[in-house]
Amino acid sequence: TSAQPAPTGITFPEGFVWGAATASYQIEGAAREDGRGPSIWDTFSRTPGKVYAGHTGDIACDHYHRYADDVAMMADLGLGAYRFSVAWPRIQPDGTGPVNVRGLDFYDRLTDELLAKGIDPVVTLYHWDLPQTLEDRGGWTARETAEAFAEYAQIVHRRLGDRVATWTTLNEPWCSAYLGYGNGIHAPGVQNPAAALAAVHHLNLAHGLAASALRSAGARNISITLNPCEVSPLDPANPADIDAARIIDGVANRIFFDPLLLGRYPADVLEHISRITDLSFIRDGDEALIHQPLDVLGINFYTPSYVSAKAGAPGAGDYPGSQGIAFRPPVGPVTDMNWQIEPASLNRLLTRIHRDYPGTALMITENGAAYPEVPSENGEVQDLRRIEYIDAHLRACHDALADGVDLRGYFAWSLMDNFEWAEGYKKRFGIVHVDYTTQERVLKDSAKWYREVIRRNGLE
Ligand code: GBH
Repeated sequence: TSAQPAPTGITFPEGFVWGAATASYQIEGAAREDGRGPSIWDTFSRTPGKVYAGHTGDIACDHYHRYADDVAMMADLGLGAYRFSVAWPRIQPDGTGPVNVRGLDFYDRLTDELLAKGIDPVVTLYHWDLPQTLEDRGGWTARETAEAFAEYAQIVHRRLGDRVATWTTLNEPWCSAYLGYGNGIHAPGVQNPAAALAAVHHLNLAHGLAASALRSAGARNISITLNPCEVSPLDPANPADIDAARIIDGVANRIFFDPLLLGRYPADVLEHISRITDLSFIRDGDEALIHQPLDVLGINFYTPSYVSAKAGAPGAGDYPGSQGIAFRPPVGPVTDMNWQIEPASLNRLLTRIHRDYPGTALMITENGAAYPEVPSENGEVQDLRRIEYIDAHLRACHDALADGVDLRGYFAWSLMDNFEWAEGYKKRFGIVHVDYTTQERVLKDSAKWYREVIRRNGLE
């Protein structure tokens, strides 16, 4: 048996941002407090059968009340930045109209607490908790939602813009569109491929309108976070598999990247989706509105995909028009989400974005792994597999830097265990363990390890 060579130490560039991420509905709780309106996730999670074991975000990690302790914990970890999202229904309970000042007050307190501890606040304006009133008027299938979003973005910026530098418009519009309106496994639970494609366009437009308004208002660092599908043909020598990969890359990736970064939808994607929808939701001038200068592009990454052409394959419900395409089940080690672990896939993704969209600064805004709860022994939560996952993906990031990718930072998903959407509290992504009975937080071994990574600016 041959011994594995020990991985060598690596150092990241000076100024590399080390952070952790969360999202409002996943951690805040306080769902009915201080004037917050209902969101589509309140409605969805309270509908029997939609979320594992009927879990809701009503209490979640109670972060709304414990934010000061949570920020102290972030400081203890040495985080340079904290990525959180603002709950739109706390700011405008009906999505448009009157502003709820108590909602703004919360994010104001949180921002000040972070700054007092030397942690850079990185704001995401939309991480899926759409005000229910807007959904009742069509949600992301309606153009008006994009316009409402731009107004909401300005309201938040007016209050926090003097202290927050980085403004991310949307988190993963792919999920909002395809999981929300395509296969319905996320709120609002609609199953309609044509609606999902209209949602894609209105989310792109929402980004463009908000980015433009934020820029005019003086925002310095404007961003959006995407979750690209790192897709490869199962047989790279088979033209039909290569074509299947192109189709998935089109509806999953280029339908977002191209209008955002190049100012136009790809012709092959428009051609492909015109079999599902008449595209009448795209108006003259929209692509120019979407194409706003981006200061940094956020990338969330977890797992690769492999596809092949297969007659009669139903496709994947979350990829409109993917009939006749088979997704290979995971091979080799997987996380508790059954997501294949393949760190080299992250390097492939980053170098591809660098090649196809040159000049784009990138930030890993989420990466991490779910693993089942490990019993805590004398106060320790041993999660070696999570350490190995993050370590290997950080090495892939470092490889991408060596390949010339302009990668500015890394945010672990997630700071703490939280409401994992349709999976409820069953799946634990945190580097900090949360006891949902006592709300006690315990640093897992991965959190202690990450603290050392940050301190060293690299890996041993
Ligand atoms: C992110 O979504 C979210 O931003 C975050 O809120 C969430 O908690 C976190 O990830 C963990 O889920 O089904 O095998 O084809 C990530 C959503 C994950 C959706 C990977 C597509 C494809 C894997 N994406 N998934 S598979």
